[in-house]
Amino acid sequence: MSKDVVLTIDGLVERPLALTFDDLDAFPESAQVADVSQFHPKRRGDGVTLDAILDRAGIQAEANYVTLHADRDGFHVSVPLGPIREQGIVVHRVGEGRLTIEEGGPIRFLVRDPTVCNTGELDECANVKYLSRIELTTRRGLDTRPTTEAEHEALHRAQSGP
Ligand SMILES: Nc1nc2c(c(=O)[nH]1)N[C@H]1C(S)=C(S)[C@@H](COP(=O)(O)O)O[C@H]1N2
Ligand SMILES: [Mo]
Repeated sequence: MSKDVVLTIDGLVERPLALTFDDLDAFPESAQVADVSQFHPKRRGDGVTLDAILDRAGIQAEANYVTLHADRDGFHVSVPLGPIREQGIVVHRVGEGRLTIEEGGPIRFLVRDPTVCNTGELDECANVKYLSRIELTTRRGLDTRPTTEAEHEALHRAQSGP
């Protein structure tokens, strides 16, 4: 179980990573973010900063965009590297356990201080659930965030169940 790869980092990096939960748990204290409820009161769990993960992978000079992939439901978000690097957190545990699927687990991406839904690059919609892959590219990659109010409403309804 602990040898299962749960998150891959690839694209324009020096060292593509295939991380297990053990790898994420083992990031140094300086890379860990304890208790995300301190900035998202309704969310829980501990994370590793995106910055620390990207440092380990080594960012190539031509990389400008980060694409967050959720293979589980085919949801993707692509955002400029600079801002997301400072704000991104990969939530990978809750105490000794993991986030539930309902919470977007087992691994969920969180933007530290997102704008409200549908209002920019680093909005709440970029809080990607079921995160499975982080890809670095020169140009903007796949982004399936809804663009209209109607599409948005529909996605939120589908996400919160019947
Ligand atoms: N994998 C995945 N992540 C996703 C979505 C989705 O449909 N699939 N919806 C996004 C949108 S549009 C929003 S606003 C937030 C909502 O997060 P919440 O349900 O925890 O409030 O999750 C984002 N992350
Ligand atoms: Mo959203």
